[in-house]
Amino acid sequence: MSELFPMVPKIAFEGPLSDRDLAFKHYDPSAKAIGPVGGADGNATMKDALRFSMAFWHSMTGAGIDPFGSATMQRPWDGIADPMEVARVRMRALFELTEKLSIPFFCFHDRDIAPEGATLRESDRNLDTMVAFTKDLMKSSPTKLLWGTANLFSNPRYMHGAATSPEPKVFAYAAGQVKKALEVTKELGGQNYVFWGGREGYETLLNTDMKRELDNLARFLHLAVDYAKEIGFTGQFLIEPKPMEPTKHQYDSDAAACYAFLAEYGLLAHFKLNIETNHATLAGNTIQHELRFAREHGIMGSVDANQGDELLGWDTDQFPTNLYVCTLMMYEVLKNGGLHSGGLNFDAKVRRGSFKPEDLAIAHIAGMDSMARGCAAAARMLADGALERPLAARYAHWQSGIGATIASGKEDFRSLEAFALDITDFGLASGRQECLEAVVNRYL
Ligand code: XUL
Ligand code: CO
Repeated sequence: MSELFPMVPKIAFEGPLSDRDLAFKHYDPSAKAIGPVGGADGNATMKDALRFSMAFWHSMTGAGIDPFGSATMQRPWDGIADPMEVARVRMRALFELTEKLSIPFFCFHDRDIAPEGATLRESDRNLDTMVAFTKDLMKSSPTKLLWGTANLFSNPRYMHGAATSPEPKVFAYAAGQVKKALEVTKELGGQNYVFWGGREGYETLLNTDMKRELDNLARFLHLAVDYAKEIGFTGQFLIEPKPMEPTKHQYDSDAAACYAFLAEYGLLAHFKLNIETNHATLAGNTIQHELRFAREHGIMGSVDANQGDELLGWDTDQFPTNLYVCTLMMYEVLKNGGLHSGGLNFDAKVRRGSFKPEDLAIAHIAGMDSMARGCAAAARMLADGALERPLAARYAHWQSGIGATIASGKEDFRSLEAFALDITDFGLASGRQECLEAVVNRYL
């Protein structure tokens, strides 16, 4: 088969001193991974440990359109009229690029990989054709499916929501679409299945029965859990939090809101989270906050690795290159013992001006090198106890004396009042924030 990206060679690791754009400087796919992501036997490679993934929608279907301008991207499928042929060329391109970049996984929405038909039946037929084509490519490729998902937000039928639409026919259509997407994800060996509720929320409470919508969303997710069980799909279910965009208020607004929803509706046993950096910042949280919350509540599932722009308030989905953020992200991932069945999916698009085909490879290299550097820095911080030792010292008073008796439940308000009545010196220590920020900088 002829190459679709002849300008992109197989990308090699050349070390930090290399000045070639099309080379890895930090991500050495075959190097042994460090720390807790090295696998139970400590033998996993960096490639296995970081579990990078390419997002089909940004890299293969993204055209560079924005609200003020049309497509800019130069792509190998330009000029092909037949939508099914475009779909085939895109899928071949996905495999060619993931292999050249040593990216072990990809992710897709049902409607990314096959054109939508006039009916669900017709869309399913197109999808079946493309799934067979993809399965064939996978036979001779190392690239695997990290997760599949259904696009329940682009078509006008979803303008008021999918599972949370006021119209039950839309709920039914979305159910049919997710049923099929689950079958397809299983067929392609997907290790997870994602629900991102871009239209599950409201534009105004004046027309919204919020309780009914949340009940319906929970019912929908329970139906998905039941169907996965029925067909023997054993991948991990993930919810992807995002507070807004396209909808004004989205119900899965952040990790804590998702946790409360999953707990209330008896879904915690079945779901973890797919946490995205730019969604965290839209929610007014850092990615470290979101990952920390998820890790400490046992729901860290996977990561959509990207970044926003400090000066823009929307989801710009840029490739992650901020080393400080990458380090603190990987710190949480390492503390979690790795991502397990999850991965680091580049839910990121090249800028509209980065329209050349090679920019796609260069952008992924930039993201992979940045995450690899973050991983190495975080592993060194952990090995040295650079943050853990001061943290333990800060809370040391909970190990003995009144701290220990409070923590073990032996105190009540009366006993605590008696203890506190005459205290004048609390012996407070400095929070040492600037000192700790400087510690992190030493490892970057
Ligand atoms: C949208 C977003 C989605 C999900 C999958 O902001 O992140 O692409 O990752 O639907
Ligand atoms: Co995402």
